[in-house]
Amino acid sequence: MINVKVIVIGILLSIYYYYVFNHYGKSRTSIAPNSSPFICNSTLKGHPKLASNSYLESKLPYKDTTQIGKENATMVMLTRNFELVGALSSMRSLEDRFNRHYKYPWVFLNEEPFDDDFIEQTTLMASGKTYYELVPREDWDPPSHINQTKLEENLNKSRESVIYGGYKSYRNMCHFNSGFFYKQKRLLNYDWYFRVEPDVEYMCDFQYDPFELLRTKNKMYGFIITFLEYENTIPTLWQTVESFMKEYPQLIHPNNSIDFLTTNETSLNHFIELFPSNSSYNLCHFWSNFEIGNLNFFRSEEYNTFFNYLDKAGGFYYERWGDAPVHTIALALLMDKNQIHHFEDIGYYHAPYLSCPSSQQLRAQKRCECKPRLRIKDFNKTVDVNVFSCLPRWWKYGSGKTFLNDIDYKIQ
Ligand SMILES: Nc1nc2c(ncn2[C@@H]2O[C@H](COP(=O)(O)OP(=O)(O)O)[C@@H](O)[C@H]2O)c(=O)[nH]1
Ligand SMILES: [Mg+2]
Repeated sequence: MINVKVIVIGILLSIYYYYVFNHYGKSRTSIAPNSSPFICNSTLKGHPKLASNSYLESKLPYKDTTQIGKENATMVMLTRNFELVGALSSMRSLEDRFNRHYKYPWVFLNEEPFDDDFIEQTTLMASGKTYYELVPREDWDPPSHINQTKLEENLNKSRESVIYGGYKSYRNMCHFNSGFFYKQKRLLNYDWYFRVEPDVEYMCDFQYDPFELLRTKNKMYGFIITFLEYENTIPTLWQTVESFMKEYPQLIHPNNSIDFLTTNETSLNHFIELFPSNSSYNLCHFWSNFEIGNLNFFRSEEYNTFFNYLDKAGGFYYERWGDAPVHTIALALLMDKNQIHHFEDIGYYHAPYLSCPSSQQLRAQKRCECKPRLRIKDFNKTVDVNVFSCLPRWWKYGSGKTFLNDIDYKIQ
């Protein structure tokens, strides 16, 4: 009788342990059949729900972040913790329109440590791997040759009259984006970057890998919007560029696009006088909040000679030089103009401008959503041929206008 009791208890215990082991024990001890560590995913049947008070080993559901895209490339976003909502919004748009099919990684840069909430939420939003990098103070703060009193004086003077003129942090940001982002340790691992900002939107499905397109077409840089800069942010930039050109004529590319920056005919701007400029720079620049580029260009001796020259002149701090005109001028001077690509088919919104492909058929095929953003007439349309757009000038003096079928476009 005792033996029967022992056997029954033994069987019951085995069933109990088998059940417990299979349903709860795995999260601590066992390995899932595909040999990935078991990680709770509260969206799956049989897993503890976040709404319950179940103990969770990990809050992050398991996902396969293995890169699919074949290029040595990464997304990069310089941002701050308080911009999380905008960062997630941009990520969601870019992931849905492009990256979830390729799973390129994301590198987040900040001169302050990212907090847990930022890390957790952006990791969940990304399809690929995510990296969070602290920008060293020496890459962020004004360099030692900058006179702090002169800087403070200019910040006070510019507070009202210059866009972002009163913010030292904005000057650090422009200085960093001009001469330091590509030197960050994590980015040294990559050839290509895709710059993303919080609160932007990509209007169409990409339907191809833009890194691959640039590489295979022998391009080094891609932009979408090109526009006029506010002159009072860069009073002495062009004269500094002119002295650079005199000192380093050997660095100027024989097939450069300097004419894109120095021509003024109003026929390209609806016959309206452009903003008066006190130099021969017409203020055209590529909007750098969207960039897909090759980091090796920025790491080149040519670019760094250019950047160091501008940095010594002090205008990043004694004026409010933006990284957009600095990148653009460098590209126009130092790069073969045929290596610069206008992405006419992606569609992009960064307040206040919207760019969308002009072809209706393309918009439909690429599922573009080009809804008006503001109630102001000119902001409702794509910016490309807006009065103050520089795109027609790029078509004339840059690499011309390319149509999608010229670049063997693959519609899926
Ligand atoms: N970490 C960090 N990022 C900044 C700072 N200021 C601006 N940014 C980032 O730099 C980019 C440009 O700034 P934004 O405010 O969008 O300027 P705008 O596009 O010129 O209006 C965005 O990605 C911002 O998140 C800063 O002080 N620290
Ligand atoms: Mg922005």
